[in-house]
Amino acid sequence: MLLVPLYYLLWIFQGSLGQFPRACVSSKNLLEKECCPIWSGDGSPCGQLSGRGSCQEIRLSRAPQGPQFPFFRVDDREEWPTVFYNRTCQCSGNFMGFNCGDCKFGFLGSNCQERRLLLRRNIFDLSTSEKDKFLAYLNLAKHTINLDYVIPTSTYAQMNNGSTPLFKDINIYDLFVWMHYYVSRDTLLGGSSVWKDIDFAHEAPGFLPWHRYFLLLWEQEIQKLTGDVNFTIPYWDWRDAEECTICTDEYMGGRHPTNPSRLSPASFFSSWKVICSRLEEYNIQQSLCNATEEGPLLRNPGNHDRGRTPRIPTSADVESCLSLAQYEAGSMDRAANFSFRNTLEGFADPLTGIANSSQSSMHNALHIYMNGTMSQVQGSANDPIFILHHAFVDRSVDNYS
Ligand code: KOJ
Ligand code: ZN
Repeated sequence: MLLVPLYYLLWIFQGSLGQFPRACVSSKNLLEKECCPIWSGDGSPCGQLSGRGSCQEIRLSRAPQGPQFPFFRVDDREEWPTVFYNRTCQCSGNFMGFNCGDCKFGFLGSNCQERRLLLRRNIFDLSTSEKDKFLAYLNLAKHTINLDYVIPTSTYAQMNNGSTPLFKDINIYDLFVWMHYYVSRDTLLGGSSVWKDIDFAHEAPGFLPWHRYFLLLWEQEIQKLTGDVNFTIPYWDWRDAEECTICTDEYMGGRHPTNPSRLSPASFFSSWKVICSRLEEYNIQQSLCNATEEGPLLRNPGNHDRGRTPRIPTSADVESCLSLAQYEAGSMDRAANFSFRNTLEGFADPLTGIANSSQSSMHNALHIYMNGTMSQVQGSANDPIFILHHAFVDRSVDNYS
């Protein structure tokens, strides 16, 4: 049962995902602050001629002010996306997307009228060919430039308020890595100052809905890339696991024979390069991650800080967490007691619901356990285990009532 006040949910969904349609990054778009691209199906902005949507002024409710962010108009993510655009496509019916060219999740067909029920499956229940197809999709996404979206390589101010656009191509997989970085990155305050105590997708009510939307968009991109309209992300059920059971060469990559924090050369993931891992560098340079390749994926499962995370969560931990009656507690941060969200995210003891800053449990435990790329919030989505892990976290929300 979702007990989060609507007010906060509205605020959360203003929180940035960070995609920029390629069709909207000219200086004309930025100076006019309009992003209403043409839908190729009828040649009109937002598919207006076909009744798919229309170009509308964005209306936001005011973000709550408070000590959690003592600034105003210093961060491009505030009142997203109005620093960049104040007119965008508003889609009607079951249409969605930057030009209303897509169907809402769960709908299909030229008029998006067909309902479609898709099921996410346990990765160990996939046949070998289904599992290999999933791995091939991941690798294809990592090696295919995204034609619809680009990333900004600097802030709006660094683009001279839109007159000098600075955007760059990115591959389909890395766009999502970049979005996860962008939503959780520090605020650049100028000089060498940053505000670190900010995150639009973690440690607050936004955590579960933000990651749910992220996974749905990820699935939609893979469906579009491959034409496989039935594609869903498999999940890794890590309950009671005594080790990383997907860290094998058949699945997400085994351990390198001589370097424990690298992946085995037998897995193609060993040649994947990460982006957005050098936060301190960006902060010193007051720059954004510009998706330059920064080195190999790092993972050293089980050799993590066992004082912080003694074990992978058990079935009892999950059961107990799901029985917490309160979805979100008043203080809405990592110190909140008896909050389902805070406990599932991993800031409270799953057996008691009491916040414990010295331990990382539940969702956080898995990030810490992987002891590498997965363990730093801003870069964690570089490791494809991120997707399988979050699909399982998302599943536990379905089991909460
Ligand atoms: C990475 C994340 C996350 C939490 C941690 C560790 O993405 O959400 O690492 O607490
Ligand atoms: Zn996250």
